Amino acid sequence: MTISDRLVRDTYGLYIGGKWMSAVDGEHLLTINPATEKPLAEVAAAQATDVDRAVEVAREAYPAWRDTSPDERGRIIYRIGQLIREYGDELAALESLDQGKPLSQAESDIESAARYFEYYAGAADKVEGRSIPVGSKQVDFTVREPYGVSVQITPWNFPANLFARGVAPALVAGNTTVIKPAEQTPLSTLRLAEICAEAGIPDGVVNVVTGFGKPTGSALTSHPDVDTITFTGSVPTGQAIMKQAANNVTPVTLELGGKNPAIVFPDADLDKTTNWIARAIFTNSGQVCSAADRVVIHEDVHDEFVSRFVDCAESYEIGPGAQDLDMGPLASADQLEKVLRYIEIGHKEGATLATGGNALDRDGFFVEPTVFTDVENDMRIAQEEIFGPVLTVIPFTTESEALEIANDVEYGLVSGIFTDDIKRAHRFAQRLEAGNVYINKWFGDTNQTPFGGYKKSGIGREKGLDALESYLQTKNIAVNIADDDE
Ligand code: TXE
Repeated sequence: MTISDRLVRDTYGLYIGGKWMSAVDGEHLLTINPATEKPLAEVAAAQATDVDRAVEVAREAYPAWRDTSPDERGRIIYRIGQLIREYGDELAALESLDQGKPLSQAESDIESAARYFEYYAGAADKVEGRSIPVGSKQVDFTVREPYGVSVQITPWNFPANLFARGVAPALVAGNTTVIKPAEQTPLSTLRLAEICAEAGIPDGVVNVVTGFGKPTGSALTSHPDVDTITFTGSVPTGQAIMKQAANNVTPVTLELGGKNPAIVFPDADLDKTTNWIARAIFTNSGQVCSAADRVVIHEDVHDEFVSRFVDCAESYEIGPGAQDLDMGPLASADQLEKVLRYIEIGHKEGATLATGGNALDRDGFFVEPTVFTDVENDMRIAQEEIFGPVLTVIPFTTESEALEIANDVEYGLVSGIFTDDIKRAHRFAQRLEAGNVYINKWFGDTNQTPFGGYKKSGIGREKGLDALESYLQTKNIAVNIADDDE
């Protein structure tokens, strides 16, 4: 029996109210193994009527979940984390098959998914309000209350991990949820919904509607009975969701990707820097919103860095996720086409291809680790999110020039600086226009630190206690205590 026989069912329904059900009109989609281009499973494709049903069920389940004592909610949520660990091998293999990433990267995503539930479980009974002094005739205090029904629209690069990143704080705050995973990678989300039920989440508190952006996603984000929306994905879809949400004045939390600069000074340790940046651009085949897409490098170390980096890129072994090599395929045919299109644009813009640039001549959506040098910051390959294993290298001479190049982009998710000069590192940390700054490292690797974007990279923060802000609203209560009642 192969891994896929054991893990993947032939068909999956929608998961609503603790039950599996088909889409009302029987519509379905196929999820594809990106390493073989063969279908893995048939998955229900929800229409607006199915979305209505899921939101209604989440609404009905809300009062009881909201009123479950915080310590009980915390215990159930902690148990989800424990079960994710228990089923870790299965979840990682499923993710690797459906999304394409090497098994060890999927394992690390799942470990982090478990951590989200464990971390937020501890916050369940620590959601506190304030007491505000307003004089002797009134007692004034605030309480923090859930919104109600939280919608989570997730992308295809980290399906299980992003499920946990949004669902754990939403639940801990007392909201119920409807999740729409990306159409390319729905399988781990469906399995996680079952695991939530096994941990003791009541029916209707976690619901999954699978389907395409339209009609499934848009039916959710324009739904009048949805109270808050969390979305991770592209800028155009984020903008469309904001417009839909505006009709109902539904709050949105958006995480919309980046074009993240890694600034390298001559005093940085070049070996370590090369390794950090390789990890930062080639992990998950570059399909990471916080990937280091742009290396902004001092001219004195430019040639040495490029030579080392090209050697490193050429040493990468590529293959199906199950073989657990350095890099897997891209997640979909669309993404492969997009990456190859940008490589073509790089050629046309006059950048120099230092290595890579080709799809692999085999089944699956594989592309070589690719490096462009002689890149000008106003080229499209330096400004637009490619979302693949494509590094652009931009030289600089002075510190102010480096800062200008780093910030001269519409995005502002992540920036990094590699230097041994602590004063310079902090000068940059203050001036970089990004929600996250890494100094001599890359990737957050933690669940407890806030993450989110400046500029077009988004609104609000995920992770850490900051994320609870997206799932709680403040009520102020004023009590008249004057004995003369004036
Ligand atoms: O994204 P979409 P796509 C970037 C990356 C990638 C590009 C396109 O550059 O190449 O986006 O990817 C759902 N209403 N990122 O087209 O459209 C959709 O079904 C409601 C960066 O896949 O943003 C899926 O579940 N929902 C990123 C989710 O939105 C809608 C991660 C993401 O799809 C919808 C992914 C609509 N109108 C892509 N249309 C990151 N920030 O990490 C689509 N969806």
